[in-house]
Amino acid sequence: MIEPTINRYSKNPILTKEDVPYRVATVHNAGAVKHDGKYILLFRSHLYNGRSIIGQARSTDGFRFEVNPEPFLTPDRSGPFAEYEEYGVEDCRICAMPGDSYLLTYSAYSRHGVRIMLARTTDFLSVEKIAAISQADMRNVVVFPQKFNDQYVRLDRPHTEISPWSIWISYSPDLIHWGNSRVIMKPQQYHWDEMKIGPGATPIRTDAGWIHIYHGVFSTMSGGVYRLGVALHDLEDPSKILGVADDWILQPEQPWEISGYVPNVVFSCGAIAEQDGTILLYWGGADSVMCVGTITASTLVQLCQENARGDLID
Ligand code: BMA
Repeated sequence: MIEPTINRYSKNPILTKEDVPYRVATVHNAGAVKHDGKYILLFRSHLYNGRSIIGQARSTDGFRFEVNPEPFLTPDRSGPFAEYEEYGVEDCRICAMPGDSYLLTYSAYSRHGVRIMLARTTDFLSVEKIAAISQADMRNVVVFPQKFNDQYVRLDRPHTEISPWSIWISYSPDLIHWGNSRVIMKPQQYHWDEMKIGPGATPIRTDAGWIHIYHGVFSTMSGGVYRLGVALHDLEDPSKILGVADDWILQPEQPWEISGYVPNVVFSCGAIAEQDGTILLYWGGADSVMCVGTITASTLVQLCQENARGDLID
């Protein structure tokens, strides 16, 4: 039996609101990438009005981060996107697309619901907002860092009871227009992720397939519990799921994961694969702080292959 646990960093949490040089109530749910030898987090913060913005932190070792003096991405106040970002921007994922610099996908909230925005940066100094790439209601978009048959591919999660709360796949020739959407993974009944699931970290390529670390929610008498799990997608056809680990890989256990802005939450928007096969997984604890831990890519693959659950879609 493989031990399916993330090795938590002993000095978690790695970022709290005290580390942020501007006034915020939380630091959580960061997208992560390595750029020019530096580890970069684009994290979400609640302001004291309850709405969210996105800040940036940098590190030379992936564990000790320093936060930039100013926020990185905030709601537009004018222009075509302002109306759709009015209530805040959340949960940014980073995709290092070869030749396309870094694609950022984040949730924008407004009186019209939640939808996904696409932005781009080359240097993490400036950022260009490109387009709204979904209608309402849609959250949690991760783009695969490679094209398939000349198409961009993403995992997404309609924010609705209809499907319900399942992971879908969509395709695009130009990153703006998406279609051919279909559901590929559903919550499993009486499982740790039975209430809803959604894409988490940008998928990581291995020889055995794409590793996708996702989140799942279980409903309890005292609210939902957010945990993380892992799925393995086919290298050539990511709509094909080779296996989903039956057990969660991380659950709220430490005090700052159990209690905070929203209790009992571990939620990931980013992971970084090192050359030696180690994965640095970043997650928000209780929607309040940032944490990091490690696991090897081969362990995650093995969990999907050797301890896989049954039906993915019933
Ligand atoms: C989800 C999102 C996440 C958050 C989680 C737990 O719906 O809002 O950003 O971490 O709930 O509150």
